[in-house]
Amino acid sequence: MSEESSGNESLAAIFHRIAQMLEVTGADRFRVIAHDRASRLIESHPTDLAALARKEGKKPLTDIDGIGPKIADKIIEFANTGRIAEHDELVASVPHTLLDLFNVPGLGPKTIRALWQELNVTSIADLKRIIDDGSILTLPRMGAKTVENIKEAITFSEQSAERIPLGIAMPIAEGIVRRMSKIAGVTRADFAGSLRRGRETIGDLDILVATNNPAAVRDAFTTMPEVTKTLTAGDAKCSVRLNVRGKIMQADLRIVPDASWGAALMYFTGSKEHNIRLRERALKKGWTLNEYGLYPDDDEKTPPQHRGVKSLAGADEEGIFKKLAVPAVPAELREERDIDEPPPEDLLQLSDIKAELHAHTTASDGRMSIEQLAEAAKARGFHTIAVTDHSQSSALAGGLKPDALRNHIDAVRAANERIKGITILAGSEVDIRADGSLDYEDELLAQLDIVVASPHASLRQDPKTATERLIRAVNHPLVHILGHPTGRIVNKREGFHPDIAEVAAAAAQHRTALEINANWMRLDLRDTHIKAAITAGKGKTLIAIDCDVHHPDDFDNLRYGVMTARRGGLTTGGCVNAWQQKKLHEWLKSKR
Ligand code: DGT
Ligand code: CA
Ligand code: CA
Ligand code: ZN
Repeated sequence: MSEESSGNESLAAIFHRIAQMLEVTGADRFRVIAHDRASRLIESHPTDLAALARKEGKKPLTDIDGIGPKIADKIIEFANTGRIAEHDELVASVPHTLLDLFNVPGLGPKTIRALWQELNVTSIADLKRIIDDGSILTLPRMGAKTVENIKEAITFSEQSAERIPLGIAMPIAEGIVRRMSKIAGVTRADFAGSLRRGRETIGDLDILVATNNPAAVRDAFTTMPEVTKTLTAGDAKCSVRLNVRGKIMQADLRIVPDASWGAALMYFTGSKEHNIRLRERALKKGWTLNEYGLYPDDDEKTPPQHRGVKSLAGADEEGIFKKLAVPAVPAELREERDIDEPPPEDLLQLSDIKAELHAHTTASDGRMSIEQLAEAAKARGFHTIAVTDHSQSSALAGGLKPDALRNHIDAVRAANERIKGITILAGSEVDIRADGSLDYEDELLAQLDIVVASPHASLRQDPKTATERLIRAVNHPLVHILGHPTGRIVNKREGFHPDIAEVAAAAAQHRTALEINANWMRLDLRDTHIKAAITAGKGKTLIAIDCDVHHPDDFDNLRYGVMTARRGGLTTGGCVNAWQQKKLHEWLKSKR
């Protein structure tokens, strides 16, 4: 997220709130959708739209696919006045704490509206109160089971509220790093902590800067526009609280001399457990390791870096690993793990990925045509793109009835003839029904080049039922990939807890791949599951990493999937998206 787009962020946030407020006031569905779509478009737009509107007026705005004249007028209004009157009017009529209810998983706008209108609920606190006194049950269609679910959802969202999803934290951290890099005297800047290790959620951001001018870095960091509070402001260490589009988070900054870069990066990358093991190793060798370097241990009270002691290593991480005689571990594997265990030599890398096998077009709920999708995949250097629109049961996501799918297959085949330089596969993301059966007849599935089978409903099944359901799907001879196997949404929906080892063993036996859905809201399978799946498959586990593309930008989520895969120890050979075209297509055909 660059500084240039910060205008877009506030504008996007305003449209998002307008959409939510329209929804709870019971406004026309299409108005809600238009504002919501505008919000997403603006947020992901590379140039500052308010600035563009000021310079060139309405035309370039309405030229953007998805922005109509009414929305464009509001952007112009914002560009000229910094406000949108409609937003201000809505704010005056909708209590702002009411919008917090949107963060409770499973609470839809209709229910929120009913809670507000019928029972005067305007906050989470109110909602808890009417659950406790039972008056929530007076709402139409509100039974004990639903109330129980809402209660659970409130607790879950409260507990997980503090940790920030990887995909939100990453662009924010990168924006800060970019700004720090530009300051005079700065030789290096990067992010560290759990973010560099690729954890699915981040407690706080850790930023590291090497410079000979700490004061300039300190001042720049503590005066960034998103800083709402400075907690510490020293020459070696600063801490601030940020508000980025309503997300509150802490960011820690460490400032070190260039010669300590590697030691500091290692220290602040962690994990704590990994650091402790390295420090113990240093002590065993008669050395001491801290964030400034590796030094001889001379039992002096004053730390070595303050006494001009020459370090044994410290400028880069490799040098420290080497001196300690432990294998250099990629950041993603620096968790509870034996430091003497060498990391896999062919640990998967982002550049290994050559295919996207789970993507949606305008035929269901995607934003791109088949052609646009194919061109976008080609631009990423992929040899294969699979068109996998939703199946009939996913009605809300525009799932295709059998006849529509037949036509779609023809359209994909025709596009594949027309477009050179990439293979376009005709596929489907087929719902796995609650009993593990699939949402199309086998006769139709057999006509597809690729089948991704995913659970979308009944995600509260108990572990045993869920395991049986998934195993039935991976055993199906026409299925290639099990999509987002647990259905969880980070911080929002728990999904179910199948026995991953059992599912993975069955999948390996049938040469069915398990998906790592790279969307940072899903990351499903998660890191621990991947590790378990690789172990259970005894060398035969196949993993697919896919972006579940709906929008061109979704391809950018790939790195989160790859980081998660690396945390699980996935190698290039075990990832079907990293295979050469021939090998991939042979595997797909082997199930036809
Ligand atoms: P988070 O922020 O909760 O997602 O997790 P981390 O790993 O980013 O933890 P954080 O921000 O508290 O600290 C960043 C790194 O700094 C951590 O991974 C290791 C290092 N560190 C922090 N506190 C300690 C400590 O008390 N001992 C050692 N050895 N390392 C520490
Ligand atoms: Ca952290
Ligand atoms: Ca920290
Ligand atoms: Zn899906």
